[in-house]
Amino acid sequence: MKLKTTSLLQIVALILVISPLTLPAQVRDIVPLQSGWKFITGDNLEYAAPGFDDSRWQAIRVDESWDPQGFEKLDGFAWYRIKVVIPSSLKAAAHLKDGLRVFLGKINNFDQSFLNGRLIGMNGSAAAGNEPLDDAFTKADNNTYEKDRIYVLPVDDPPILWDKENVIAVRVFDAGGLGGMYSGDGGLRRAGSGACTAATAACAWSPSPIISPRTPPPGLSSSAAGRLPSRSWSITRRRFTL
Ligand SMILES: [Ca+2]
Repeated sequence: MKLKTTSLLQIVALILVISPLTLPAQVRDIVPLQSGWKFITGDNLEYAAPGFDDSRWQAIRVDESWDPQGFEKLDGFAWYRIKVVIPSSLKAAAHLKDGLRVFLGKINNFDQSFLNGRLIGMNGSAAAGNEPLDDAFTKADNNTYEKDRIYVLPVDDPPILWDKENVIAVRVFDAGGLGGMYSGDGGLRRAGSGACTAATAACAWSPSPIISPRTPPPGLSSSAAGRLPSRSWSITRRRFTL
């Protein structure tokens, strides 16, 4: 009888060990980025630096544009920042050498996005690593506001601080009408398939300069903030009210 009880306990213990309920960190495969964002108007590349003090920035939602959140007439530059712990469970859940997917949803109109001070993508395309941090990204295609921003990083990418606080900063330029992050469905998760390492082209990504708090904004003209693209928006303006 004692032997049977012992066996039963062993079975129960085994079930507990293999149950996902006992391993919440290991089965967690997405970290939402749907709340906790902070916001400031204007433009300063130092905002990308992870050590920048954003304690005086205001909270903002990303499930609708900034216009109905007190910035109805704001066009031009603004920044979003969020601090997030990236659990190594995302890496553990990934296939060997799989990637980390940084999904920021849709952004009206244009973006340059940074992880811990490093440019990881802009306007929906992974950063090639040599993009100038000027305002050229503000002159992209009119339909850019409809594009999901998905930036895939290698899991061995140095800017990712596993199990520590990371800072995602998004430099946004609104060309008119509604502006800002607005789809509210962002999150971090492992990439679905395919090897993605810093040494492969699978990520379509290579390192770019890291911005430190003491680095002066490179290549940013003082007149960049608030300046509209040179093309006329009068005919297509309605498109940006979506
Ligand atoms: Ca717009």
